[in-house]
Amino acid sequence: MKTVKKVLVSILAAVVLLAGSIGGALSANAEAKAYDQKLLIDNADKTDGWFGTTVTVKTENPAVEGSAYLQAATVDDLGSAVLARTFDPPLDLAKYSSEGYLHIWVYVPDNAALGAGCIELSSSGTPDGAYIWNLKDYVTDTGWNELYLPVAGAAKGTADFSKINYFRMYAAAQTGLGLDDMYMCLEAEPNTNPSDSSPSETDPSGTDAKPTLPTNITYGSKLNIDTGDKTDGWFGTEVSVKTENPAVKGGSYLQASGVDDLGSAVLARTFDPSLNLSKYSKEGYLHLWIYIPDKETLDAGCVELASSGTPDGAYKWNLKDYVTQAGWNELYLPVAQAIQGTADFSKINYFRIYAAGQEGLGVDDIYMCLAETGKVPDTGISTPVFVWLLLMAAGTAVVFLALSRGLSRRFERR
Ligand SMILES: [Ca+2]
Ligand SMILES: [Ca+2]
Repeated sequence: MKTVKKVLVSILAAVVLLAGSIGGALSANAEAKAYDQKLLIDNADKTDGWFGTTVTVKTENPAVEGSAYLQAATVDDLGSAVLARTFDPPLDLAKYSSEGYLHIWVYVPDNAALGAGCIELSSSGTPDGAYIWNLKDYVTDTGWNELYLPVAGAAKGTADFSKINYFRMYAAAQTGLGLDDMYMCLEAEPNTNPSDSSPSETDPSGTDAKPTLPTNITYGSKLNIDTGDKTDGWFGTEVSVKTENPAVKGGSYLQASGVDDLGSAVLARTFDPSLNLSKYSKEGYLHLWIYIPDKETLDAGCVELASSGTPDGAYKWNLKDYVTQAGWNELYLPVAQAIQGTADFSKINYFRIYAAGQEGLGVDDIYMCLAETGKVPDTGISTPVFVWLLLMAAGTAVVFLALSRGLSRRFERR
């Protein structure tokens, strides 16, 4: 009964959010939106500084800004269209680093086929440390999409917004991917007339209210990845086996006691032979225990799985979305909620966790699993995010998409 009510609430929320996004799509004129303090990044009228998969200036298909836009006319070895550029000198986007938006028009040749795809901004001259937005969370149509990507809603990297020097967009199976009119902006100040101020007080029944946790969930079909008891295959920042601080599984866990040049603790390993995780590629979860020395300073940090032997093409989960406390956190990371990379789950050979400012980062008991409902009560549920996923499973595909958007919007308001 309670579940039915939750699903109904979810569907209601979905309708509201869908209405909101349709409204957004209709008001496609950037000037009509309530954004200001623009800082132009690139008007996409020439290829200077650009590289990728056959990056071309296009004038045939009407550009949305000026006379032209940029198109990736081919795809790379992984099947992705890529539009990338560097900036020399770098751009100082510090003003936009917390409340700002990256505005961009994106031309998607086939939205139905849009799978892995991201937009990235970094200060390393490469994708390393990038802030990342998952295209699927924002693109709604085949053809032109006007996106306002909230910096607060990005998967946070270590990029320094005072010296951004790298941009990349890639998308699988999108030959002809296009972009135009890139700029940073802030949301306009609200109308200061008190008579029409919007009712912004927190509504306890609103979408910010956290759903209560169901307790009748178990997980099954486990496939062990690493018990965290020895360092074979591991590397990172001073990785060692720890037994002092009680391990969660088997008497020991792995700890990164140092940080790298970017200030991040890193625990990484490769797998040879690779792991076939195909069974978990859609409905599965990556389970792990993670030890967080200091929750307050946890900002940039991700868990990644890849098939390239490197972070390239990784599926990523933003640690901040799942970690709830200092000390040990048990995480069930839903594959469906990852920032989708190009990784092939039939041959996963790379795992990495990094977390800024977390000397003493620990990991234990890594495995894949599937959710099983209606079994013996089990309280091993770690985050409210997981509950959203359960609601999605109970609802329709529309609810699924709309709730994803709902989460993005919650991040926007931070
Ligand atoms: Ca243009
Ligand atoms: Ca262990």
